Amino acid sequence: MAHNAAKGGPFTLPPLPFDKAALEPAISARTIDFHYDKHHRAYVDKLNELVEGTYLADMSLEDVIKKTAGDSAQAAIFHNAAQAWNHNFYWNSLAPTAQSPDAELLAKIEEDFGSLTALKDVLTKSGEKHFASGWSWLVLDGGKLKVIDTSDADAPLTKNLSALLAIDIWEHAYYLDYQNARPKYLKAIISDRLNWQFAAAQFDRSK
Ligand code: MN3
Repeated sequence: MAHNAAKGGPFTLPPLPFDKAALEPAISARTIDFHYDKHHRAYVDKLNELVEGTYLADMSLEDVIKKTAGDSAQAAIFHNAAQAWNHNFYWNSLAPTAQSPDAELLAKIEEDFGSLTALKDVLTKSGEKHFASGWSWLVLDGGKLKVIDTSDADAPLTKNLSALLAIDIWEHAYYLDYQNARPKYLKAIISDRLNWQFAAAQFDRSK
């Protein structure tokens, strides 16, 4: 993945893996403008400001998240680091064209959910029912695929889970395009804008 997987700070905003208009009509270029250039960039900038001169400054983004998770004195650093990581993962979880999981991931999806359609339904319901800001995730949990939702900035790597796909369900992810209609946003991206090749690569790394 094109983020600070191995090296330490200063942390950078990785380039988007697609053009800003590439996800239309599911997600507009205007939403990406704000979401990537304002929200995501702000998390990265704030993180650099907060860790400057501290022992966290030279760590990888993943290590900063693991070190600060659950520590209320470090909450601001955790939130900005986890949001930086989550957004890197979210952009990679989206694709301009409809994709399918490879045979190996599809077989695992069928084993754990029954079918790809059933998994998409579980993902949609997870995003619909989550109260307030957060994320929906497809994760690998001890050899089993699961759908989980997390609140605010919380991320699977604080729970020893491997993420395969992330869906941002903060209002800023969909409000310009769908206003309060979160289910319409979820349907639009879950039907044919998820990057199943990326998910398969994460599965391959994690299994
Ligand atoms: Mn967001």
